[in-house]
Amino acid sequence: LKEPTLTYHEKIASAVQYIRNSISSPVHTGIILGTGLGKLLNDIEIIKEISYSDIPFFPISTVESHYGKLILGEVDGKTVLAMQGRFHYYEGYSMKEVTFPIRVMKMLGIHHLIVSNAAGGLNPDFQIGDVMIIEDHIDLFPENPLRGSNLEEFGVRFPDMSEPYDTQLIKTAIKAGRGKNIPINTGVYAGVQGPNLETKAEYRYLRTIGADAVGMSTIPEVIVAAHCGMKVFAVSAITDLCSPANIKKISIQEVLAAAAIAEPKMTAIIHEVIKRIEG
Ligand code: 6GU
Repeated sequence: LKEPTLTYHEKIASAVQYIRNSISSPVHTGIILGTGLGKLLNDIEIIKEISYSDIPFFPISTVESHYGKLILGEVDGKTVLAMQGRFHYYEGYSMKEVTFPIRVMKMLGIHHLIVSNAAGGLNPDFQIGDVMIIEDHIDLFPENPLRGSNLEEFGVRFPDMSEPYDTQLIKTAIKAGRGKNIPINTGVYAGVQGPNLETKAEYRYLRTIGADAVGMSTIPEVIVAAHCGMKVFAVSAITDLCSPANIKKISIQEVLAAAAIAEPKMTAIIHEVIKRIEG
């Protein structure tokens, strides 16, 4: 017997149905717990955990299993749905897989998305362990997640991209940083496919075209979130310095140490942003 093949939209709907059946409270905020935000979990009162592998059509994490789950919980009086473990394009996932969870969130009624990542600092004023609020981005990925027939249920064919990062949430975060004496940078994030880091010439190029930081994630998810009208707040942990004057070889140990420096700053800022989100 031949299985009927489901459309992408039907697969999303099927995942949504499964998640709806296992959660009761309405959720308004989604969080992608990237580098620098792992410890936010300590502050979330967990209501329910759902393994990616239990959700129909949800992509499966290639990394350790505890990094492949959705966490429904309460933080700062808000119900949030956090992704522990995200899908990177460089791991081999298609753009449709990388952004599948964002559409699932949208169909669950989530209208705010918080994202974190690790990024290399191109702005010469940045220090290792700094936090950069993403004000804008430059998409250098080789494929767009919206390529192919447009999913009209989610948004228009040619979505506006003049303000993918919510200015109100950015203002809230900057103010929170000032109030808490946390130094906050703002800047432009350039997204590349990776997995290799950049050559010196590429760092010069990225700086020249206007990037303050470079990383291998976030932009696909943000484009899909913007397409369906979600409000996005995104932050980078600056894990290494790659301004043309500053460049040296990077070890994963140094990257993790830098992320640990950024983590408490990032967590404090995110708490203020969550408090600010209505609903
Ligand atoms: Cl793409 N480049 C550098 N230099 N550092 C990074 C990165 C990229 N992604 C995370 N950290």
